[in-house]
Amino acid sequence: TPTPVKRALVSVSDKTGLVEFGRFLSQQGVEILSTGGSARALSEAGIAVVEVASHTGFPEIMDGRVKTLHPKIHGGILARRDLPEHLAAMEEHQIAGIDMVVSNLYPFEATLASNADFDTCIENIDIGGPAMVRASAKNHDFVTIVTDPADYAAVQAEMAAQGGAVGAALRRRLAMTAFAHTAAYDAMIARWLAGEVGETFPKRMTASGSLQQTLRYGENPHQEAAVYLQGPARPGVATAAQLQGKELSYNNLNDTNAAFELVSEFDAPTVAIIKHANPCGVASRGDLLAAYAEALACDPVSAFGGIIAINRALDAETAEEISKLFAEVVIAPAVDDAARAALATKKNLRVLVTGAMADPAAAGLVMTPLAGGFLAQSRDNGRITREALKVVTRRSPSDQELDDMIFAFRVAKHVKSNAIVYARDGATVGVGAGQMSRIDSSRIAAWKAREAAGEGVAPKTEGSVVASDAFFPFADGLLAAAEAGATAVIQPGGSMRDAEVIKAADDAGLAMVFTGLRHFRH
Ligand code: 93A
Repeated sequence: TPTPVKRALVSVSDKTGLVEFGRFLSQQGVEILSTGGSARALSEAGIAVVEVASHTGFPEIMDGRVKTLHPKIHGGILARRDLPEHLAAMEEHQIAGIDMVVSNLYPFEATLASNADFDTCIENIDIGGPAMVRASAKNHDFVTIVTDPADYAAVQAEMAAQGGAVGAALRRRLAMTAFAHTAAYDAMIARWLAGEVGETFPKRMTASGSLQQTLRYGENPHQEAAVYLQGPARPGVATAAQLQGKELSYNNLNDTNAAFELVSEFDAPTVAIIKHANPCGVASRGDLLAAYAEALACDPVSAFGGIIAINRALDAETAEEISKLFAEVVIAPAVDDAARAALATKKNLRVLVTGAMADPAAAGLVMTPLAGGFLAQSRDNGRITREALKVVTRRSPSDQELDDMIFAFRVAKHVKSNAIVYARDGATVGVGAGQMSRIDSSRIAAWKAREAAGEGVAPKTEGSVVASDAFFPFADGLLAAAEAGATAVIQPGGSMRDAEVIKAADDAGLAMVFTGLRHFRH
């Protein structure tokens, strides 16, 4: 049977639940050692504490940089209670055993988030805290380490049920939480310093996140999955609030992320409908209702069971229209009350609110697994502008063609390669995604547009523009687009056969621009 906790050291920056937990310990007859601010909070609540400084006989020095870093503290934590030599050392040096440490660290992440200067960030690197946390976690055979106020209740319940003792299983679990806490803490410091010294790819990649929720399963039912948050918080799927609907699945989250990042590219009211992380319709219009109608018209068959992202507060009229389609998820920066009411009838539909749009220009790292490692690259935050486009054909594009080309190319950035996107009047009219050959993507996009138009009706690719995420290696893909009725082409350029492709465009009377920027997405 585990021994009751006799002495606890309490030193916390996050003082959530501190007084209640301290009072409980005190009532259990536990002697509480504590540092400056924590000691003050406890004694103000009428809880008896012993200052660490009076326990060690050594004052807090150097503005608190050295307060718990003392052999009486670390000896009291690290001593093995089952080794005569350790017990003898305690005796000889008058070290009292510390059976529990309650500690969480200086708020380094919050300091970063407050845009503090370098020196303030440095001062908020906790040294004594992690030392105690790690020492206690190492010696969890004898010591209970509590780093998360969310764990106070479990510890309290066990102590109450076991005569003031904490069982071995909980002690080990808490030790795991403690090492995760200090590891994430140091990872955050390393990531910050990497940024300070301008190092994108440091010797060790120190990504870490905190568990937000476990999911029912992963991409397939036999896979496990979870969502992690990685600070500092940004608007997006990970931090969105769910207003209604069934639990989100792994695929929902993955697809919704693709949808939200896509609509974040556009300033005008824009709607994207996504299936399997690829758009089956995107449109920008003067208002959301019109944008939704055009996005849906691109490929209404695929839109069934899709994910709808919107870059404006969702209004009732648009919500009304959306509720007629079977969709898995709707995500928007805001949803007004009338729109909420309109969607409420669709019990299963998941509705997510992000508060703001994502920043397409934001920096960040993207990781892809490799067997035995991972690939890391900076986020594709490249964006074309009208000024950067280079006209390479005899004919220059019209203003309308230029607008549509920029729209189509920005959509193509969010389509799996090889990506071909036909667009007209600010709406996609055909999307070819994820094919191994560019000509196939070109043909599929045109064929889908014909299907959507229906028999005997001119497909919307008539008079459209076409965007390609990477250069056309041969003229054939471009000729397929001309055949489908496209009048203008936007592509990165840079093929060995650019001259041949430009000549084919000129012969077909097409206008073509090079972006000099590629948007592969695999
Ligand atoms: O400045 S420290 O790195 N040096 C220490 O010796 C030390 N001991 C505890 N920071 C130290 N702490 C940290 O102080 C704890 O981890 C905790 O976050 C904080 C609690 O301080 P207070 O009780 O004065 O609010």
